[in-house]
Amino acid sequence: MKNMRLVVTGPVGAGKSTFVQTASEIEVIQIERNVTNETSIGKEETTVAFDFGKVSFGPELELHIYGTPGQSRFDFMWDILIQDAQAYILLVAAHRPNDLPNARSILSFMEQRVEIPMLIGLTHLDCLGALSLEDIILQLGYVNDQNRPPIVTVNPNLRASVLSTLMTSMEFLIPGNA
Ligand SMILES: Nc1nc2c(ncn2[C@@H]2O[C@H](COP(=O)(O)OP(=O)(O)OP(=O)(O)O)[C@@H](O)[C@H]2O)c(=O)[nH]1
Ligand SMILES: [Mg+2]
Repeated sequence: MKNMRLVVTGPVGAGKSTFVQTASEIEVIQIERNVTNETSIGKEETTVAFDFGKVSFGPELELHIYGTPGQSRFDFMWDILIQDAQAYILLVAAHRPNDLPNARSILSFMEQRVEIPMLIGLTHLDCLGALSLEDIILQLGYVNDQNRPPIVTVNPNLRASVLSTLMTSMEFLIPGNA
């Protein structure tokens, strides 16, 4: 049995903990605290350390999925979690364009530390005010096709959508394991 580590990162409220929870076949370990006023986005808890879950892909491969905190004051956890990762997914909420600079900061933090495949997952496309995929790609700074990472849409509340994203990750990121 081979184990691989996938990190799910992105700004506060992008859906990282929900993604890990929905994906996991084991009871997820979640380390969360009540949100403080300055980070409140209408939910009660925020990740302060990590989420951990597992998904098996056949008898050969077990994917260990770690969700990071979204707040940059916990960036020491980003550093720890990304170190042994084989790939990461950056979740970005399509209905909160003000968070896009945070998403870019997280991306550059990761790019400074690791050179591993990554995928962007757009969440909250079903929400009022969601920008289009094209708008978000441009606002993330990808002005031409050449340097764009793969981008998928995902609803972290739906298992089929999360599993489809994981399959895409495997195909795009880890050829031979799909
Ligand atoms: N409608 C809708 N709701 C979503 C979607 N993705 C996530 N959510 C909801 O948005 C909230 C996101 O919460 P979390 O999963 O805790 O977000 P997080 O990224 O872990 O946030 P932090 O730990 O605070 O950084 C939850 O209530 C989810 O149910 C989506 O695509 N559509
Ligand atoms: Mg979380």
